[in-house]
Amino acid sequence: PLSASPHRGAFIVLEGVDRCGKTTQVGLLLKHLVVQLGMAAVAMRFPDRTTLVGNLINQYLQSKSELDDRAIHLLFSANRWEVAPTLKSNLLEGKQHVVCDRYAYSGVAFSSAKESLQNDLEWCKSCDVGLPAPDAVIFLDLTQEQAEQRGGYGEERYEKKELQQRVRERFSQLQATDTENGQVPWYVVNAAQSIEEVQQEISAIVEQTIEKVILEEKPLGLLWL
Ligand code: Z5A
Repeated sequence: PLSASPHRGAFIVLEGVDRCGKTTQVGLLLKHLVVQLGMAAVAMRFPDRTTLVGNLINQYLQSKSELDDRAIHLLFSANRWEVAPTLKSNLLEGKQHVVCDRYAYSGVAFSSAKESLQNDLEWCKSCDVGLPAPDAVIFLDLTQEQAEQRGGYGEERYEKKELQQRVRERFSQLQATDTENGQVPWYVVNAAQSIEEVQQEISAIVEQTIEKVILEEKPLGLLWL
């Protein structure tokens, strides 16, 4: 089945708190799919700082600009909508698997962790409703203490202990509702293991997901619809 020609690519999202190793694992996974398995696959990431909107987000994250909490939330969402045609075209026309570093789950988890938006989880989600839905969300789980052991937080705006703790709780909430709705499967991987162990777990999940997409000719879903 893995060698069968796919009708579309599988959409895999890696999520997690700061320092959990997403970027490291996206690189390794891409190499595994392309080099070892000979598949067509590409990596994408959000925020995509290379676009017009991404540039505004970058300035905000580096504290070079100030924005209302709702305004920056809308920009993160707009960043996904502006890249969505490329994402869809990679999956549908290119038949390439897409491995994505952060997605709408980060959007909701980070914004709704802020005091001003803590009671507005549904509003936060509403901006991303209808985007392409992932075939799997792989959550790299790392406790606050383990994350701190990977070196102090950096200079960017959200790299603060209290916020990161609330973000972690929000991710759990999002996992619970997705699981309840049965739309997008979540897989929690212990990110405190060695890089190789984490990679092996992720590869197994991804290969199983790709097989399902191919065998069931699963159509691409719409997020939170
Ligand atoms: N944000 C938002 O608010 N709204 C949105 O809609 C979106 C994002 C999409 C920037 O994101 C910020 O934007 C982010 C969320 C918010 N704020 N925070 N925090 P970003 O993705 O551009 O940047 P980032 O989250 O800070 O990602 P990162 O720095 O790339 O971290 P990472 O990908 O999780 O980790 P890493 O770079 O792969 O690894 C971190 C270190 O740990 C590194 O030294 C590795 O060598 C080491 N590492 C990795 N794996 C291991 C293992 N297994 N053991 C030991 N050490 C390891």
